[in-house]
Amino acid sequence: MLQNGKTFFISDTHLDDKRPEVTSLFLNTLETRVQGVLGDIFEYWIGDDAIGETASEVARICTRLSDQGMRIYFQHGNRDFLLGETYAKHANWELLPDSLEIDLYGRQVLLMHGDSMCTDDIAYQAFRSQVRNPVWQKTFLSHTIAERINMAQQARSESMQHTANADNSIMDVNNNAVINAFREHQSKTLIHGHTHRPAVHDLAISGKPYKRMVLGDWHQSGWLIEADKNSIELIKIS
Ligand SMILES: [Mn+2]
Repeated sequence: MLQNGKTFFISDTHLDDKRPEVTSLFLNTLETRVQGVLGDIFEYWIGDDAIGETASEVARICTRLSDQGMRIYFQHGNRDFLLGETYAKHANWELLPDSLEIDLYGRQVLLMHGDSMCTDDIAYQAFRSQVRNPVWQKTFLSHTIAERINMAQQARSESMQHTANADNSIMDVNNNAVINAFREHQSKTLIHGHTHRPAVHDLAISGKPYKRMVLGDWHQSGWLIEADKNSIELIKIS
């Protein structure tokens, strides 16, 4: 993906017109760093034809950064999975597939949002298969913006209820799902977000060392992963 300098990854900023301070921190971070943005950058997304002030401002600034030579790569999260080519073009973002292996300064690294590995949350996985279906998406997007806002609000309140009632442990990634992700790819390092449990986990699979690096969600402070040819590190910023 990138040969020179440094590469930074973030996720779970949950940008929303209601949290301008997080938008400022996000935009200040973009100004100074190259980014791979790994999902849930926006709190919700109901279609590229229905973007709010925050998403417009992000597109405006990303276009300027892109004119200055910065590349921004976006992977979908479980909140902004409907972000499409139209907005990506508008913001000069390159859309990435759900799982992607990249060459990061000579190391192979797997990038994922992380929600697909939360397989203990069966209700969420059922919801995920439904909303990731192109037919479902086409039907959803054919509704008026007002109808989509209502549907998204209803889904949001159901999701909050589910999260409040669910056992905390099912909201984390499942160990076997992590092992499978490594088995299906060549990478020995995985970077993901989603769980809001920032940490670096060293693990052994069949006696070989692997690393799972988890980005955190953004409030007054944010999290990023900084990589260069010498190291990959998880960093808290504010
Ligand atoms: Mn997420």
